[in-house]
Amino acid sequence: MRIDRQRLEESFTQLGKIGETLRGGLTRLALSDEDKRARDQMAAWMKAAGLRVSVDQMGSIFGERPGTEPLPPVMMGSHVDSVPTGGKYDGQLGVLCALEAIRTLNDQRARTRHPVTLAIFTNEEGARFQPAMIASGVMAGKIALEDAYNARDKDGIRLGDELERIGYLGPDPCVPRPIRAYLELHIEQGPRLEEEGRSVGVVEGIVAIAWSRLTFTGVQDHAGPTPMRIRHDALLAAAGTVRAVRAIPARVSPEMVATVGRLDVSPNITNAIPGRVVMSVDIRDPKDENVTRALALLEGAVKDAAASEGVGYELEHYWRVPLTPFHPEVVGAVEGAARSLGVRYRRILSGAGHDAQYMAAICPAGMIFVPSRNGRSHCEEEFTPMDDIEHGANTLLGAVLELAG
Ligand code: HGY
Ligand code: MN
Ligand code: MN
Repeated sequence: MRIDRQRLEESFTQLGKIGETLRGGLTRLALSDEDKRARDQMAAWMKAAGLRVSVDQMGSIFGERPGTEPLPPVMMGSHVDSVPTGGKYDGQLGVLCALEAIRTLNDQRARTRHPVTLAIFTNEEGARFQPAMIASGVMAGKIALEDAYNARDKDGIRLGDELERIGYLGPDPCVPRPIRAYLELHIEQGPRLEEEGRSVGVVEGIVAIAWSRLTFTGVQDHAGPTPMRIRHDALLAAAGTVRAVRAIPARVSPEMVATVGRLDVSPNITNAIPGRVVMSVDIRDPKDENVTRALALLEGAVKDAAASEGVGYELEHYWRVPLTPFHPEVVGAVEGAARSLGVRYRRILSGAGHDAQYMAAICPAGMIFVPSRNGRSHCEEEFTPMDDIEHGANTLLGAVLELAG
C-alpha cells in the first residue's frame, strides 16, 4: 500500500497558498484569518475523506476514521500555524501526509482494528501566543485552560477571544483521552539527514526546552543633554546579556543551544535613552540538568549586567519541557516501516519542540523526520524534496498500519 504522491503534492500546493508570502514562504500566525482559512480547508478535506470532525476547547481539530473495534485511536497530528515569514513544511507537511495516509486507506478500503485520527493542534509555534505547543500542553494537563485562554499576543489580544472570533472555540474538553499511539511526521529542521543522504529520521525523542522572559528597567531620558555618567540604559544591560547568553552553551555542553530571538526596546526611537527592554531567552539541551545549570548561569549574567548599568530586572522562567524520550514500541513501528520500504534512514534526536513532546506524556508517541535542505527552517527558504516526502509519508502509513492493526 503506497500513498498517492501526485494527490499529496496537489494538496500541499493548494494549502500552501493560504498565507503564502511573496518569496514563497508562509506567514500564517495562530488564530489569524489565514489560520482560519487553512483550518476550514483542512476540515473540508477531512469531511470529504469521510472523517468524523470535532473541535476541542483549545480549537484543536480532530478527524476520526472508524476502526472495526471500539478501541483507542492511532492519532497522526501536527499543526498548520507558522512563524512569521516561515516555511511551508513546518507543521503543514505533517497534517497533509496524515491526510494522504487516510485518503490511501480509503482508496484501498483498508479496515483497521483501531480507529485512525488526524489531529491539528492550535498554536504549536508559540510565535503569536506563548508558550509553544500550548494546545497539546493543555490536553496533556501541563498547561491550565484558563492560562492558555489568557495568553496575549504583542498587541494584547487574548487567545480565548481569537478562538471565538475565528469560530474554533470547540465544545470538546481539552483533556487527556485514550490514544493507542501518536505519530507526527515533521521536517528535521536541521542538517543531519541531508548531510548523510537519508530520507527518513526515526526520532527517538526531543531535547529539554526552557523559555524565559527578561525585562530590564532603566531610566528613560533625552539622548542629547543627558551626560553619559548619569545614564541607566536598559538596552546596554540587554546587549551585555545577549552576548552572555551566546557564551553559555560553550560553558555547559556541546549539544546545548541558547538563543535571544526577541528584543523589544522602548520607546525605541533615535533620541531617547531606552527605559525598558523585554527580551526572550530559549535554552535547549538533551539533558535537563544542563538546562538547569544554564539557567543559573543566565541568572548570574543578568544580575551582573543590571548591576553594572544600575538598572532593575525581572527574569521569569515561564516555560519548561523536559527531555522527552519516545515510546520504544512506536519508534520500533516507525523503524520497521522505514526498513520494509527499504528507504535510507537513521535514528535521530529532535532539537525542535513538537506537539508529540506533550502527547508523549499521555500516550505512546513517536515521530518521523524528513530532510530540510541545508538544514534550514523557520524561514522562507525551508524546503524538502518530494521524493523524501513520499518516503516519509509511506513510512507514516506503514507505522499506522502496524499500530492500528
Ligand atoms: O520552538 C520550537 O522548537 C517549535 O518550532 N515550536
Ligand atoms: Mn513544527
Ligand atoms: Mn516550528
